[in-house]
Amino acid sequence: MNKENFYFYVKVRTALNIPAKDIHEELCFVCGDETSSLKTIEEWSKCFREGREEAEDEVRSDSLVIETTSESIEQQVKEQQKRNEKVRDMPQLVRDFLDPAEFYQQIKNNLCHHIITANEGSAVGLACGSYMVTGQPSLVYLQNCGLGNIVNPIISLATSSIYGLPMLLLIGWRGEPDKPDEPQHRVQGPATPSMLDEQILFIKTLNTICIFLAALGIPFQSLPNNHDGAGQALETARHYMKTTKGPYALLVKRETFLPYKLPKIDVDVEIRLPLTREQALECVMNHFQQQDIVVSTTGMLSRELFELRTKRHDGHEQDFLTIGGMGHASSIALGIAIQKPNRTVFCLDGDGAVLMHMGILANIAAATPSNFKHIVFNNGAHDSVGGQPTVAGNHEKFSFCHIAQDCGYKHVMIATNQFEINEAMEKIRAINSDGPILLELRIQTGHRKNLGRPTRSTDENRKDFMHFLQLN
Ligand SMILES: Cc1ncc(C[n+]2csc(CCOP(=O)(O)OP(=O)(O)O)c2C)c(N)n1
Ligand SMILES: [Mg+2]
Repeated sequence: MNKENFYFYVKVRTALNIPAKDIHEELCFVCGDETSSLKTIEEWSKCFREGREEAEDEVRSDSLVIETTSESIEQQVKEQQKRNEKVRDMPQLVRDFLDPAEFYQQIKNNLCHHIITANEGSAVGLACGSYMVTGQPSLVYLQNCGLGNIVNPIISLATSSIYGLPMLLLIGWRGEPDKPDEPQHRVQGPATPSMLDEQILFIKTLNTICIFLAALGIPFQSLPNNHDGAGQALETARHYMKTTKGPYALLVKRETFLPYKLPKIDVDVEIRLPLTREQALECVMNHFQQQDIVVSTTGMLSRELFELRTKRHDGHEQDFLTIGGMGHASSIALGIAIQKPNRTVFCLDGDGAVLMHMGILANIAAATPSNFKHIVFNNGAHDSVGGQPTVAGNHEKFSFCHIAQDCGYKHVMIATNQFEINEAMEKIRAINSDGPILLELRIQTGHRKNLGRPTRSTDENRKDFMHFLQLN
């Protein structure tokens, strides 16, 4: 957190009547050495309590920046484990990692059901329902980009001042202060008190997670990376949930857990579904024309699109990369398709993203944009963030085509290999004036290890894209 964030955090917590000492402790848990001294926080807190808007503060020393990339984490863990072996008799030099299986044992109870919901808000709803039957809080886990989706059910329903339905939020913390990350996870500017005063949803950035939780009145701490510490944190959470009946959050920093690989359940998937997302994307791109408008979904698909454009020496102006706002690529594409009826608009979507805000399919169909081509890359997983399965992987029971058709899409198709994709894309071109159309691509999970990130800024992407939209 930068200074403004600290300052604002103290202001919000003070407004909630939290003593300065507790605020300091919370900040130390999350920000460690970066935190201002207790004395400073006491002074700030006193000023805010007295109704003053400004407070004097001390100058903090610059914090240490440790660079990590997700690709290198496994390597770092291995190296650290080697170092740990060497310095076993000097415990202060040993770096711990929490074992996911052990942590699971610590949180699990007899009634454990595990459901991966279509969006984070639904998980909160599930937890509410389950609590009312069992009296046991559920664990709702999410990445911090899902906070937006949980705001409504938390603040208007579960919070202790309304129904008082406790749950434990386990939040993967991307974009921690001073850790390099993608633009959607980075601080883009301090959250200012005036924005909150105006009741504007101020979480412009995901780095403001602490302020955000504080503003929601949700107490939190970061999850320690060792068994005992994690046990204590869970105890604190349990006690809080029991006494106040409100949600409690644990923040999970990078490298808290040992790396974990999901077991491969479907062994012959590569035979049934020969293409990866990137291969399928390349086939689709072979059919793009110069004037086509492309809106791509959140996650690796946008990164692959960017790299393939570079490889083919295309420009990037045709593509809008929906790097945040998961599930909204199709509504962005619809907005464009309605305004630009003479241009073909492709929405390159993911199964997880479509499921997250599936109601938009009904709007797309009802708007009857003949130029709207919806291509869903269905790998049955949230491949970009670890491969957690989605319900769309069960092709016998679940069909995007049936859903889209019943919503009113004019044409729906499925393709699983190169030949079928070529055939479907040619058909899509042939029936250009009768849409919307949905093409479901059934593909396998997985991505290149050396996949890069877009090198053009979001600002450049938007400017070039807006210019491209003005063409006829
Ligand atoms: C609201 C929200 N929740 C979670 C995320 C984290 N996230 C980024 S990409 C992704 C997976 C998307 O799955 P899918 O659409 O199936 O695409 P795939 O990665 O499988 O290609 C998730 C969960 C996010 N960006 N926003
Ligand atoms: Mg997917």
